[in-house]
Amino acid sequence: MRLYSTLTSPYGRIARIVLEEKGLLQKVNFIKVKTRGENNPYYQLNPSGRVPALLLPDGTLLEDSILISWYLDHLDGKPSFHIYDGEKILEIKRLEAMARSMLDGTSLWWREYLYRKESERSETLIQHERSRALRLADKFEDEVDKSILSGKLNMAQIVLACVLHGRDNANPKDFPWREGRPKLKAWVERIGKRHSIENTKPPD
Ligand SMILES: N[C@@H](CCC(=O)N[C@@H](CS)C(=O)NCC(=O)O)C(=O)O
Repeated sequence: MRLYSTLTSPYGRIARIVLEEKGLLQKVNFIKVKTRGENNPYYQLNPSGRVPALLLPDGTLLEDSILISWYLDHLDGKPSFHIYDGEKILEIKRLEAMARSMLDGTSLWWREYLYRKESERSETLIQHERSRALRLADKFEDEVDKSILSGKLNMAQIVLACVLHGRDNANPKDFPWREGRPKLKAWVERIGKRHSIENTKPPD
């Protein structure tokens, strides 16, 4: 099997964390690709051009970090991060959705800086996503103590880590998510000590 991603994609990082946590690093080859651009050879494999993508031995290509994480977690028949335990499942999915909402927003915001000239940047979009991200950071400050975020690793924790851990150089400018949020700051520092999180930190 092959996992395609960049080293900077937070979505790719979600899949890479699951890969390591499930002990699959020897079974799945990580292929670093370049995204975007005209005539990019990656489009022949994945017409959407997005990462992550997982190529299965029978040639099936899976796109999207939700699907890939689900697949990798279920390969051994013993899912660790997708818990099917009554009330917990809704809580994990609720918090994962909230973290994904923050990830989607900060990614849009970040791309304004990465791919647009200053004159092309939308101040409206930047301010909208900045406010959303800070509101969600407040909400997570209230929630990080709860068992789903402080207990055994799950998809909600993995996605939240990919929004906030090790992205200071990559994160949009003027995103002071640590300020006034000591519990969230401590949570990110704590989860950052896991090998899979530290090991997948985006390069500077
Ligand atoms: N919903 C997708 C989002 C993936 C995504 O947006 N990936 C970005 C990199 S962070 C990408 O591939 N961008 C390349 C492009 O837009 O062509 C997921 O969860 O995997």
